[in-house]
Amino acid sequence: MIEGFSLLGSAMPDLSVFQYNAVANIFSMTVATMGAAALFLFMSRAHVDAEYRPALLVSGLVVSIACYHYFMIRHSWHDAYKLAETGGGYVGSGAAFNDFYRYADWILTVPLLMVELVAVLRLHPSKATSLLTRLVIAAALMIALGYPGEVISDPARWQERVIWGGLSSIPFFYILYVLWTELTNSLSSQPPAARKLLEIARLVILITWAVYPIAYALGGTPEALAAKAGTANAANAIVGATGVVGLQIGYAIADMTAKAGFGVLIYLIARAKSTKTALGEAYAAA
Ligand SMILES: *C/C=C(C)/C=C/C=C(C)/C=C/C1=C(C)CCCC1(C)C
Repeated sequence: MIEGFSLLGSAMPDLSVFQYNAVANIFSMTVATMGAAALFLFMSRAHVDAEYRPALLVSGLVVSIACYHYFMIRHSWHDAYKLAETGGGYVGSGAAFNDFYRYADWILTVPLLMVELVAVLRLHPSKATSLLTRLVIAAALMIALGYPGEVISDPARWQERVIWGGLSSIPFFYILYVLWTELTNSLSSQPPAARKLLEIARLVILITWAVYPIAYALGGTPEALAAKAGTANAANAIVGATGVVGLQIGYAIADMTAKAGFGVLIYLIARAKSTKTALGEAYAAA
């Protein structure tokens, strides 16, 4: 199991100019989105009541952490490729693409996403503590169990990747179940203006989180792994490169929605629940 287990990523498949740029551009866009969301969330704290400011602070931290990591991922992608001398595509430079940044990001940000959500719900303290403990532990387990599978690049070991993905899916479904039932239960105790937004937040989590295991599966087919390891034949390499590109783009879009988009929703919920600030009064009266 240890063999081929690398903290520094692995060899990269040959890419067309379009494929290389698609990934580079989406990474760059993700840095901008996360950075702008961080500014917005930090500066919007003044527009909500004091008890909702911690939720916005944590939301701002989540996108700040992601902004930094995507900046590093963007650099690592740049370093991992060079223009091919012939054929007009990109080939691996020999430097490893660092997959670890993303998992380092998730292990910090996914538990914090749970914190921002529970903070904005403002449940009874004992209830909030129990809910948060369960969600944070499950989130950390989900990411920790996915990582050993993510770094497998030997096509002969694709079954192992499926097993780690399956193990990681246990806490994944547990979180979705707990969130869905708890959010549904809390709806009746929330002000009407916040209810609709919480229903949207519930859907956003369900849909964006589902993208991650799908992207993981795309990048883990035997073809994708063979292309990563540089052992694929020409036809399979094309399928494999598509899988690797699909995985990177899928994760980046899901991260923007699940962090920046979700952060804006948390802000809207906080504002809808605020009664003391001027904006809150206007909102509550509407
Ligand atoms: C901001 C980052 C977020 C919301 C990351 C969420 C990540 C997941 C829901 C990952 C789930 C995975 C599985 C359910 C199985 C395969 C391995 C993972 C880690 C990709």
